[in-house]
Parts: sequence; C-alpha cells; structure tokens
Amino acid sequence: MSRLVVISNRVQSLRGPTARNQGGLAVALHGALRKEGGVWFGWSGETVETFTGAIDLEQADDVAIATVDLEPQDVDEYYNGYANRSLWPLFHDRIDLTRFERDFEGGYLRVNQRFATTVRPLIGAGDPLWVHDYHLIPLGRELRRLGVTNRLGFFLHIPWPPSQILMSLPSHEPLVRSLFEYDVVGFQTRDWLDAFLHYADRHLGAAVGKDGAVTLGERTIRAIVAPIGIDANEFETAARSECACFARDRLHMSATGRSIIVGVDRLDYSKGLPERFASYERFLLRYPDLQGLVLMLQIAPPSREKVDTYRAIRAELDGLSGRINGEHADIDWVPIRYVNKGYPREELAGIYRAARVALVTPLRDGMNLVAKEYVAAQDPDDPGVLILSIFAGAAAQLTDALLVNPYSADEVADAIAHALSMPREERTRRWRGLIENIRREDVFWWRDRFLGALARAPAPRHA
Ligand code: ADQ
Repeated sequence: MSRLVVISNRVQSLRGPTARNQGGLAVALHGALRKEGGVWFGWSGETVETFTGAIDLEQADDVAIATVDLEPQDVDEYYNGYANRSLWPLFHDRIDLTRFERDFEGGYLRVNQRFATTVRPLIGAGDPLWVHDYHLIPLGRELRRLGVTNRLGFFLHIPWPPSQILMSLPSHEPLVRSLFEYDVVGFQTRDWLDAFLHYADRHLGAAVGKDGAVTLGERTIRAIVAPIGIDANEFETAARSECACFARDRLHMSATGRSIIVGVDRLDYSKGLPERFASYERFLLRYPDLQGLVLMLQIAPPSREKVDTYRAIRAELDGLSGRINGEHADIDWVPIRYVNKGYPREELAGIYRAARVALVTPLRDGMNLVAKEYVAAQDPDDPGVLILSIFAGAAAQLTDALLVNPYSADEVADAIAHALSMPREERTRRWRGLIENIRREDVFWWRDRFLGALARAPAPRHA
C-alpha cells in the first residue's frame, strides 16, 4: 500500500508541549498524512559536527516523523544563507536585502542532496511525494538522480517573483529548470502562477498549455493554483474555548473600554511593520478625536535572528514604537503595545476576538494565515473588521476585507477610521462573505486540491 511522503525544511511533532502551538500548515500536513498513513521528513533543527545521515524516527499512529541533523556549515549556508538571505528577500521583491554568495548556493545544493540521499530509503515504489517551499526547490531533481520515479509534487508557500527580479539571481535558470522534475507545481495565487509561466515561456521557451500543462523538452508538468487555508472549524472552536475567553476578557479589561487594533506577525521585513506603525501614527494625527479611544497591540515574535536583516528590523521597530509612544502617550494611555513573544493557539484566538480591527498589511506575502485566523475567531453577532494589504496572497480570496495599499500611510489611516466607525450591519455583512470563503477553502480543501492534481498526473515514469 502506498504512503504519502511529505518533505519540508522543518517538521513539527504532534506530541509534547509544543503540539498545541502548531500553525495551520503543521495541522494540515499531519491531517494529510493521517488519512492514509505516511512519512514526514525534514531537518531536526539540531546540528551535528559531521553529517551522518542518521534518521531519528518518531511514530505516532500511522505517521512516521523522520528527522536528520545538519552540520553547522549547512545551517549557515543553506538555511541562514541561500534560503533566508538570497531566496526569501528576492522572492519578496527585496533585491536591496538580497545577498548572493557562491558558498550559500553550494550549501543549498549540498543540503538538498543530503535530504535526497537520507530520505531515499524511506520511499516505497508507489508513494506520492509532496515537497514544500523555497528551501527545497532542487530536491525533485536530486531525487530523480537517485532513480526515484514516483509522482512528485512541489508547493511554494511564498510569492513567485516577477521575471526581471528573478533574473538577478545568478543561477536562476538551473533553479527554475529543476522544477520541471516535479509532476505538479503549486502556487498560492494566480498572480504567482502567472509570474512563473511568464518566466517559463519567455526565458526557458517552455510551451504553456491551456490547462496548466507546461512543457519543457520532454517534461510536462502541471502548474496549479492552490491557496492554502486554515482549519476553520478548529479555529472557530478554539476562539470559544475557556482559555480564549480568558485571554479576551483579560485584554478587554486592560484596554479599559478602548477599541483594540491587533497585528500578529512573525518579525519579518516582508510584513510591513515599520510602515504599519507609521500608518497608525498618521491615523493618530489625522483623527485626534479618536486618540485615546484606541490602542494598538502588535504581537511580533522574533524569527531568523542569525540573519542580520532580521536583527536590523527588530532594532528599527524597537526605536519606532518607543518614539511613537514617547510622542503620543498620556499618563493613562500608551498608543502601541509591542510584544515580542508567541502565544498558544487558543490564547491567540481570544486575542483576535477581543480586537475590533486587525491590521494585516504585509508588503508582500505568499498567503497570510493570520488574516484568515482573525476572521475565524470573530463573534458572528458582533464581528471585527479586517484591514488587509492588496499585496497579501489572501487578498485574492478575502475581497470583503477593507483592502489597502500598505505603502500609503494616508490610505491605511483612513481605513482604520472607517473600520472603527463601521456599523454592525456592515461588519456582519463583510464578515459573512469572509468566513464563507475561509470555511469553504480551508486547509483540507487545499490539501485535497493539491493531492488530487498529483494523483491525476500521468503515471510515474520508470527509470
Ligand atoms: P508566515 O510568513 O510565517 O508563513 P503566516 O501565513 O501569517 O506567515 O503564518 C504565521 C503563523 O504563525 C500563523 O498561523 C500565526 O497564528 C502564527 N503566529 C504568528 N505570530 C504568532 C504569535 N505571536 N504567537 C503564536 N502564533 C503566531 C509562510 C508564508 C505565508 C503563508 C504561510 C503558509 O510567508 O505567506 O501564508 O507560509 O503557506
């Protein structure tokens, strides 16, 4: 019997104390694996002096979690280097922050080879393979080199950049060509798919068919749009839990009647946090009557702290929040509460529910699950308002949000004022449109959409 094999940079265990803090992706992948049993393979997050390829196996029901340790140099070059200093900024249109180093690229290819040789013995003859994200683009090619003829799928969680930007990456062509070793390649939105097709057509001379078939030489792949969702049902339930109600009440009490505007983001320059703080300050200045009636809670746990640009954005936000608070605070009011820590899912759901407005204003984002979680956590009888960047992948689905250009402080400031004064009838109407989409196109819909396309791909090749 065949088993699904999921491969991603990191894996998350459903056991132990961290299990309840997991994001939607981990839950979805566990769900996908549990359906028919399978293997989830990735880096353990640990390092070892010399790479051995020894697999650590954890079995939970029919799901095997398999991890491997990497060398410190691997982590520097592959993870902190090529993945997070080259590909991440470039794919988020930040050439100014992108670093190109041969060592990074060498480490990236080496780790992809190491992943391939390590996971190879775990792959059975008919097993479909599902590879995730920008860390592992060339993994399909490495697996084919080892004789793997199975159905191979790849899903990109982040945006695909415009061709002119992608072409600033020194080895862009072999990187993109390696995607043609998969059978199905999935993107979050039509825009990212179109950008990929543009490159494939103009730069590689691939033939783009009507139904997502893209042919390059002897290989035809299927390129699809599969926007990731959340487990809406689980999140709606979490928002009604005791823990969520406690968090909501605690926040309400501390706000002493003020309307709460919430932002929840990994501390990352793509999330547009300095621009968001500046927009909020613009709101305070343009709407002085509303000053003192609101407070903004920005939750931003630090990430990728080994990367200098991440240390820089953290320092910038520390300075900006301090200056805005110093300038506008009163003896009983601080305009921004800026918190650098993570929260368990249920507590987070309660925080979302307490907030009258959510500011989700990334400058570029593959999807953005926070926008969907905020909507799912609302009280259906008295829902809050989602302000969403037009540059988040989620904007293609969540058209009932207040859509804004995050670069325009005036536009975002006006949207905040609009959201705060929005009548309940309009809030409810917009929320219904949003939640209907979030429930329909949830994380299980996403999984089935992708795996369905993979199952329909032409029969596996034989070596
Ligand atoms: P991220 O860039 O990490 O994901 P996002 O989609 O918003 O962005 O997901 C973040 C997750 O982390 C959410 O589930 C959120 O609840 C959680 N989180 C954030 N701050 C938290 C906190 N303080 N405490 C607890 N949980 C917190 C990447 C891409 C996105 C894409 C996803 C999934 O960049 O565009 O939507 O993958 O494909």
